[in-house]
Amino acid sequence: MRKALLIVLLATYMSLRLNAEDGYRLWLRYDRISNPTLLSAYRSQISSLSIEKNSPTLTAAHDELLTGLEGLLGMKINLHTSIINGTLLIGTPNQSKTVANNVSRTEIEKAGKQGFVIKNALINGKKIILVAANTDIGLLYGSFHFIRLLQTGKPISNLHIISSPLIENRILNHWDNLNRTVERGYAGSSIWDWHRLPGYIDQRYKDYARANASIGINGTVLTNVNANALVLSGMYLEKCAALAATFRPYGIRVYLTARFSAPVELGGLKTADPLDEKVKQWWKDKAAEIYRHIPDFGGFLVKANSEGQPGPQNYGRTHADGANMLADAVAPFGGIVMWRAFVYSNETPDDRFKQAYNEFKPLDGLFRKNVVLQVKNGPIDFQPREPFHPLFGAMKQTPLMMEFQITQEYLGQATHLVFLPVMFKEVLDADTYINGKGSTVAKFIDGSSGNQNLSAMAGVANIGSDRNWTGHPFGQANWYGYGRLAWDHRLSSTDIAEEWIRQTFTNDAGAISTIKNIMLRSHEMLVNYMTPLGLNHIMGNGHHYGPSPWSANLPRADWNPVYYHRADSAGIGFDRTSTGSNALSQYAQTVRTKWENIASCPEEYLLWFHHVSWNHKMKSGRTLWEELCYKYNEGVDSIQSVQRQWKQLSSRIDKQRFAEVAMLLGIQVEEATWWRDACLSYFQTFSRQPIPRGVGEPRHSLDYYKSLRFPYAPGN
Ligand code: GCW
Repeated sequence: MRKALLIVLLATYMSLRLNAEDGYRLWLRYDRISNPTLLSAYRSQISSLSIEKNSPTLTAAHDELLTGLEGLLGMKINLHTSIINGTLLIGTPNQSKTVANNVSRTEIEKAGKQGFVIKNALINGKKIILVAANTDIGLLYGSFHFIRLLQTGKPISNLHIISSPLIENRILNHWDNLNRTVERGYAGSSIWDWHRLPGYIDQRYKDYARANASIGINGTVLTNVNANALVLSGMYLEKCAALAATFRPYGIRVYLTARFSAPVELGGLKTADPLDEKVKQWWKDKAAEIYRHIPDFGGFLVKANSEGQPGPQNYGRTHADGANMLADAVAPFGGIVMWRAFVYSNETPDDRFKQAYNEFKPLDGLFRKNVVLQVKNGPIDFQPREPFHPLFGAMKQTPLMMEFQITQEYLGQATHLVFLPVMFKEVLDADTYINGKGSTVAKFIDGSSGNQNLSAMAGVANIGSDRNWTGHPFGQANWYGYGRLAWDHRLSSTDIAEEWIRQTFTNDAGAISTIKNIMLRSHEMLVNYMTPLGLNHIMGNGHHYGPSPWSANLPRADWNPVYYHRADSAGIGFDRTSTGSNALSQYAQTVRTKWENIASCPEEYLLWFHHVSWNHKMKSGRTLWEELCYKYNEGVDSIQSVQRQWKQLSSRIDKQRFAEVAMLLGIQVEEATWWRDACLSYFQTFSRQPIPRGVGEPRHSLDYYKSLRFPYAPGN
């Protein structure tokens, strides 16, 4: 009897253990490879590891390789310095003669400062694999890449990989506050436990660093751009230093947001005027103090004169004056200033779309060498789909960096499955035509179009204290995909999705194809049920949750949805042609001509640039009103089909994450329907036309949708 009970308990425990996959390990799961053929092939090719642990970074590589290989291969890995069959040798040409003799000069040069070479070699009849680089961090990146090859089931007998990042600074921006709330965060609270720092180093910090290093992220801005000066005080700098020390072996530099009024708030000065000598000195001293705590401090990220933040304009100075003052303070230590271009003012009687360009274009050439302008992907604000920002390509003498939002403020927060690399690629690959055909946005940020001494990309993090880090299990794919694209924006979203699925869920071919199909379609689906045909900024006020196209009561015109869609009895959309705000004049002629003409304007951008009659004939032959209805409906239908696809995966992935995603898809279907019904009911009051047959009828009255309130929606 007792024995039977024990067996039952044991069986239950085993099955719980097998099914308990809470997502904490992200894509760094090193469970034994389940395909026996692959496993034995790998086992015959890898038997020992040769790496010198003479730096913290190499120790990190050693530890990761050992855990990774022993986990994936399910066998003991020997540590040898001598070469035997199956040695995995990690080293720079300086550290290892074998590397020096077997990796050519051209190969190692191509790897650059941060990249790596992975190749097979035959040494005295012994087959080995080399991971080579010029630097320790290159070796760490190469080690992670090698582990990824095994996790994704790639052959390793004929390797010849040379990889180096196209963008030098690959950064996460945390909008984390010192009280541990996260602005636009949907995955719990901030992972920075300020209260217990610097004494207590949470294991999460190290796992965060590992995850980032595995995809090549090499910088982190710890604090919110809506900044608190306190983080620059001595007490907090000690805490930041402890984080920096934890991240350092993984090649991750710490940056901080600088509140422009800090000299007044912290320093007791009467002004924060960037041309005031005392203010300049205060920042110089502050920079020196920061570098005493954090010798490899990356620099400052600044949101100034935007949405109520203080800035140089409070003193009649320009953005260049402000940025340069901070740049001078960090320059002696090699720091940079990332100055955000996200500025717009209610007082300016011009289309918000145009304001960043109007503000910064005249300042081209006036910034210090260590300043980079951080520009959001689109001109408004991280909407589900935006045309590329007109500043890309427009600044000839100022480096520009890309700011993407990984956290899904406007894209379903943490309840919607949407794979953002598809959208990131859409922007990176967009052609600005500034220097003729092929002048893609990516070329202006990776430096390949010239005039760029500094290259960087930022992603607003979706990371929080939730056990699975990102709230939605698929949010992890956006963190992962952002990092991979920051490293190499030429990677396809298909390849990134597949890599991620294999590492995160399974190597089962059928499951991969289902999950990949869902991921690759997900962005278009979301655009359809939220903001089709170029609609934008029609979400709930403040918290930005759910639809609210009717909102018109916020104090600033440019915060209200009605400002953006401009629906009336004649039609809908924002006229940004020369008969309207003429925002299109900020683009190169080719782009402008194409988008200005309603016949050639891509329909996905239509309402961004045109006020279109409800009866306008669309490419499908339907009227605009009908098309809008169809698009919304298509969005809902497609997410319902995803729900069905997901169900097929029940036996192919672990129970826990399967169930979590299934529940979230339920919410997503509900919310997609809510978006469709609320938006169509509202826009119908202008079109005064029936909802076409085949399109779902709204389930509630417009008044009902208008009455909904969400005072405790997260992230606000
Ligand atoms: O998207 C908006 C957000 C704000 C954010 C701002 C910005 C940090 O709603 O929460 O503030 O953009 O990017 O500065």
